[in-house]
Amino acid sequence: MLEPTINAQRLLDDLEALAQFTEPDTPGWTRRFPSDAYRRARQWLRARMETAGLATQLDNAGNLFGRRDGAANMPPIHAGSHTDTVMGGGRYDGTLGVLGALEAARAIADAGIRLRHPLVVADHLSEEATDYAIACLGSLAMCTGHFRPEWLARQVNGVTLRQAMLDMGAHPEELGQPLVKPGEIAAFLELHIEQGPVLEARGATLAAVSGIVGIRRALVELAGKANHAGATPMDLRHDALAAAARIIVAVEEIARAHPGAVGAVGKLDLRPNQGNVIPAQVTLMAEMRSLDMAALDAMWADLLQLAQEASAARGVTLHFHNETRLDSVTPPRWLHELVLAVCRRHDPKALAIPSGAGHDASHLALVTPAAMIFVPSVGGRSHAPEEYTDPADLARGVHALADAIVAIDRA
Ligand code: HGY
Ligand code: MN
Ligand code: MN
Repeated sequence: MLEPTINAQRLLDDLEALAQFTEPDTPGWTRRFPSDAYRRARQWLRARMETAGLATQLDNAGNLFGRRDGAANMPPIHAGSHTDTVMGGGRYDGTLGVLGALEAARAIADAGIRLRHPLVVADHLSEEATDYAIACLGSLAMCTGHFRPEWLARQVNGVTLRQAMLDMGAHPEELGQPLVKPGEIAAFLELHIEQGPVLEARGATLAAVSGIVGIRRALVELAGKANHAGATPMDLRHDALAAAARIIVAVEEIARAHPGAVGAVGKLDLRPNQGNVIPAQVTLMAEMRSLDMAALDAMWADLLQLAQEASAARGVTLHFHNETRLDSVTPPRWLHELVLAVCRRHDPKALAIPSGAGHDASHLALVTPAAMIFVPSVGGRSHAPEEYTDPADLARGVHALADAIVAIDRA
């Protein structure tokens, strides 16, 4: 039976070429939605897809697809991830899933394998939690009815989300209802770096992901009153940062109290940010994650209550903006077992482990059977310039992805 053979050098050259698109004067590899570097990277990617013989298109959410038709009139198999990064990120988070899917598509064709299903390589728009606070924006608008038109007015650096999406080729005014219905995609696969230490610690080079955490996230705005930090008695202050500090500590305390859960405040803006002025305005982004959605909802409710108490006690107003709730997902049993069997053919020590990171697969899982394959992260590092995966592990992951696509096509 014909088998795809990965061209590892072609994959590595693509990863290196995409890594050249990074925002100037930023650490590591930075390609944030809606930067010019991100826009140019996607133009490069679209040309690479077309060079590989794929027909490309953007959907109304700005997701980029490259399609090869199949031998039969069947729903397509999708494989992909994202090409945006965090500030000061690495070269493999997301990009391995998109360029790995492109390499898998080329390798399948090079081997003379004619899939029954069409094959679609997907680059989902703005997967990272940007300052607009909406993570997995493209796959959220594609697969759910959770897109809120009121998000479009939110500005970051003077650019509304509406304009940012228009600049990336999306049609935001058309969004609200899912762009894809259950049954319209046969299956979705996402190859991704683990972004954690488990594979390396266990000496494994592949994992079939057994589940993806749920995430609750919001932009929290606290408004107090600027005043003289020396002349204002403590009981007459409205200190927004003191209230925010209670929220930040509470996120950590609540997460620590729930085994398996995590929580963090990774973004904090403070105005006027002057040593002898009582802080007037704080914007922070809070998130909590768990595989157990009942526990996560209870944690989030506790946080909301504590935030309200901390604000009221200081005469500070509190608003939660762009609140999102991403459900935890597990792959259907048949698909998980298919992917695990493929992984174990490439590495008998392949694992089945959950993902503490969020992924577009969480949204695709709402409309189609979705599964993920992990490759190791050296030192467990990610979302940092130190993010690294051994080239042989990258190629093995893409080979497993290609074999899983063929196996699904033949299932
Ligand atoms: O935040 C995450 O889990 C992913 O990196 N977007
Ligand atoms: Mn990612
Ligand atoms: Mn990421």
